[in-house]
Amino acid sequence: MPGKFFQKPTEPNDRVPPGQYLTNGFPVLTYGSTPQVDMNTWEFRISGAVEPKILTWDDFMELPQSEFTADFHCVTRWSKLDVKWTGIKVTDFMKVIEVEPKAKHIMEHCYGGYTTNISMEDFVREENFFAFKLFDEPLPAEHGGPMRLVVPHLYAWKSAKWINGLEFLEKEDLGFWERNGYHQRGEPFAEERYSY
Ligand SMILES: Nc1nc2c(c(=O)[nH]1)N[C@H]1C(S)=C(S)[C@@H](COP(=O)(O)O)O[C@H]1N2
Ligand SMILES: [Mo]
Repeated sequence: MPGKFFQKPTEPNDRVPPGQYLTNGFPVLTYGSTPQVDMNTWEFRISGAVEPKILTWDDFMELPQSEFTADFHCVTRWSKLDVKWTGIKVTDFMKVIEVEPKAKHIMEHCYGGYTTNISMEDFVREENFFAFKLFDEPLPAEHGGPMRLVVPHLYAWKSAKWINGLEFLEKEDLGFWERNGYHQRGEPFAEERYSY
């Protein structure tokens, strides 16, 4: 009996990882308070197994800019599909730094002290980006403005808000949530939520 009661779901289920629920809003998930970050004094520090470098906001804005539409999955079980961002591809950013071949992992650093770890393999992917606009507006402070990382294929705790540095590492180290029981990788379709 085809008809309006038997339409295909508008959102295909293969985009919603197991154990997740869709939300139309965009919840704010922050441990602690929102740091106030000034673009004029903003600095982005590259350290560790890399040619050390400090980039300013203007240095970042000279990199090619792209638009992105990506799904966003928080380990607390909400997912938001088709979030629209403007930003700089990680692969474009990698062209202006000189990472040593021995670097296999990264610690993401942020204003406010939050950290999260990611492997080079998970970081250097075409779909990852640094975002400074959300739905065509400057990225609001509570969502990580002026600049955050977005890693769509991992749980959103890897998408560091107020990012201000990358530390390149030979061996994996654990970030804030990872030291507190979250999975070291956090792939949502494999439900890599916790490390125990
Ligand atoms: N600096 C920083 N980045 C962070 C967090 C945080 O507390 N501090 N929370 C993470 C978590 S758990 C999630 S789900 C997303 C939430 O992003 P949103 O607040 O824009 O929804 O940011 C991630 N990045
Ligand atoms: Mo989260």
